[in-house]
Amino acid sequence: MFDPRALRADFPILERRVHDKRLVYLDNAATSQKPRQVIQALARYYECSNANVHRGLHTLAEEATEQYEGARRKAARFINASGPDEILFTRNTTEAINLVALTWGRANVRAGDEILITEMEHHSNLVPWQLLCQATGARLRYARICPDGTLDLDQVAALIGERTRLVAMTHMSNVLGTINPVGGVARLAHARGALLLVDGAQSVPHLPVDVRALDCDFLAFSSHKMLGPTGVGVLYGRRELLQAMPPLFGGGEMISRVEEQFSTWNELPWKFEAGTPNIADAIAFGAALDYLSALGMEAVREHERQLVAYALEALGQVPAITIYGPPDPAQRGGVVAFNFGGIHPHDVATVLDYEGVAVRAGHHCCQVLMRTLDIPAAARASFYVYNTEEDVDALVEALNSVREVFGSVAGRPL
Ligand code: 7TS
Repeated sequence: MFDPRALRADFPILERRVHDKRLVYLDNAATSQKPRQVIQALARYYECSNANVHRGLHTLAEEATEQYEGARRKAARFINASGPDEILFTRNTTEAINLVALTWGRANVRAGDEILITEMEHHSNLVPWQLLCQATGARLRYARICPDGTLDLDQVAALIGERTRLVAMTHMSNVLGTINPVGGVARLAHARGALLLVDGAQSVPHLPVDVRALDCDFLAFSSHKMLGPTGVGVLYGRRELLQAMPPLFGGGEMISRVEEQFSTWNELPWKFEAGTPNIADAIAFGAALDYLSALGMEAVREHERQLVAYALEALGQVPAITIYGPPDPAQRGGVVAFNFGGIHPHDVATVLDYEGVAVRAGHHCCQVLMRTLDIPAAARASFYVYNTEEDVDALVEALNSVREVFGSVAGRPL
């Protein structure tokens, strides 16, 4: 097990002060901080090997290509894909999901077909399916969540029917923290001839994820939430599916042969990577994968399970707090969304920021979930490898300042 206090030395930003307080960074579900190893990989690439990939015959071009394709191999190993050709680099999770909706979706979904998602989806795993359904006449259906914030699996099973083409589901909710049993859902979907797309934006950075063990058909995730740079995401797809899918963008790199009136496509994965890719950030993402692999994803998960258990206990003692999501830390990741004493979460977050504590507040791109929970917004603390129990204590302490600033709500003392 790694020592989160020792790790902090790798993250230069954690040394800075905010409003003259120690920075307590608890907004990791939005984006994680970057270790020196990743920042240096980015600088090293630009200082030593910068060139375009796949096309030059000179030394720099070969180095850049080798490093870029090396990052793809690391990503394949990280999720146990059967090969690097199943890894497409995109800009982020959102683009990866849209790619499936626009290529596989347009080719395979017809009027009367059904796409099943859940009430806890981030807009990036919801709006692309709305657009696909609007374009094709298919129907978008929702699996409900139970009062404890878990999925009703019996209802999921009942909703997957003859017309279901795809189940698209988050592996871990960015609001409730709920970890969904996607392996079980894959079995239910496949038994009815449907595919499963997993939104791994919150799971791949925080838990061991093995696409072959889960037997999912697509998995999307983002580098920036797992210590890597912004601007790089991954779409994993099963080889046969990717081979059958038409490309999304046309241009350089993605073709095999171009005639005047038609073209043929490059092999996987390049068929889906038109134009010059985000070479530098992909290479630095490879450094982030090395960093996480060295920690071990089992250990990352265990650290966050312990931290979220501590946070649920400590925050649970705060008067007038409402915490969302499953009470059992084994069922949830390192995300704790809450409301406090009827104070608007934006006001809570603003006062916390004065105490150096960075949290996110708002609807967290989950407006459908907010409606189900019957709240307009929530504040959210989210943890990562460098967070400690002291950070949780700082959050609880800073909530006391919120109480002092607001004193009472609707005439009732807080
Ligand atoms: N899916 C989930 C479950 C997410 O939490 C997010 C981002 C995305 C998809 C989209 O990822 P992107 O990299 O394409 O933007 N979630 C959040 C969040 O909770 N706060 O800021 C971004």
